[in-house]
Amino acid sequence: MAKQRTFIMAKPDAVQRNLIGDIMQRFERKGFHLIGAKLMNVPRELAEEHYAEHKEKPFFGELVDFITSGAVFAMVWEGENVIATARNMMGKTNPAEAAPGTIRGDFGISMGMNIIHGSDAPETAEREIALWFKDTELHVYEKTINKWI
Ligand code: YYY
Ligand code: MG
Repeated sequence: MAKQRTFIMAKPDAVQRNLIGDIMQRFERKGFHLIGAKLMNVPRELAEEHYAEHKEKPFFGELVDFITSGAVFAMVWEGENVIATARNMMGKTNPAEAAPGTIRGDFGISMGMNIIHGSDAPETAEREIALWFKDTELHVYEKTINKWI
């Protein structure tokens, strides 16, 4: 299976609740490779563009309000099958239905505040990475240990 990249975002509730480290640790321990990360406030236009597929949904306004309500931690992770695996690690969209052991299952409270975003397909991942990160913010580097194991 080919290496993929995915866009992951710790939403404002995760940042407020000091969960950035826990989330990153899960991806690190799983074996994924971090190539981009930044703490940022989200301009309204960026939030609207990111969630453009939900523009007509009744929850769109609240969703954009929430994403722009505080700092988020945006990341790009790389690895084998990382897009689908990250979605499994996140758990179902509604934290009430997300399995224990998943990020949303362990920490999420409500549909609106569900801790984390992750790209849902290769095309989405490509679009979202380009939307959130400049090429110069993505760091391609080799881990020495890759040659040892
Ligand atoms: O990709 P994912 O985040 O798991 O779910 P989406 O269906 O793409 O919805 C994006 C985002 O919108 C979700 O994380 C919470 C919010 N949302 C909502 O507030 N109410 C809904 N009925 C559906 C989604
Ligand atoms: Mg989605």
